[in-house]
Amino acid sequence: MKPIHRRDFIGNSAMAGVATIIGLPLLSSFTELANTSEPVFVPAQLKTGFDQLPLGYAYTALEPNIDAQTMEIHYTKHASAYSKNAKEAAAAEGVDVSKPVEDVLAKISKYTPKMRNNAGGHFNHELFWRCMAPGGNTQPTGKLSDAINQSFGSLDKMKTQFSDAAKTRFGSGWAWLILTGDKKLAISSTPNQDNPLMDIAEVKGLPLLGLDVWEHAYYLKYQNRRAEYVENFWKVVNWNTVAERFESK
Ligand code: MN3
Repeated sequence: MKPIHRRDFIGNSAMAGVATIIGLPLLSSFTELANTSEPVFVPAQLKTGFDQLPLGYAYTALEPNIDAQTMEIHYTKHASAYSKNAKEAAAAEGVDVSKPVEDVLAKISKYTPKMRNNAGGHFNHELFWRCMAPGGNTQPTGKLSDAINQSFGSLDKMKTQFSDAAKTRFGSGWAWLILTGDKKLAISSTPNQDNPLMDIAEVKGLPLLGLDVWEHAYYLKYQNRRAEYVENFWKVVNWNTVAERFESK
């Protein structure tokens, strides 16, 4: 199967209306690429640039669940370095940085480890910042809520599965709620700065919610208590971001 480009998707988009397993018109092209070595299709409006975007809230905004010092170091040092190094790798490897980083992630096996670590790290953090909001925002609603109930039985069961993935990821990595190619929600986790958009990912899909479980994300406040960090993450989840990504097409 050849990689699907945007114009192919437009041509196929009429088919998307028949894909209603979870009650939504979903992405037939994306679906067809499930669990293959082919790139995972990402809707156009979800594309991520190579530059770091503004955080969108103050470093103090997620206190007390995520402390200001951690937020500042995480955003200005760690995440900023992934963006800078991804752009360096792009220059060295002939990648056009005016194109989305998702294009590179989908074919990451063709690039260097520097690109894998930094383009992955950049994408992961850009999503992570937008997965959180001051005070969180309530609960998933509407179609997202229906899909969570359908896929996991309940929101609590989804949270438990996600939290377990985050707590048991050995060493550094991420936990994910993803939309898989078979139009279902699923939980996965990846090591290092890998993510489910990568052609090398064990479980592929569109990341809807991501949690950074590198020690740099929690050590100043929580030290070795990753489980407590994971539990408190739920208090700041921005369900609007999750819903927006879920409902995009
Ligand atoms: Mn991080």
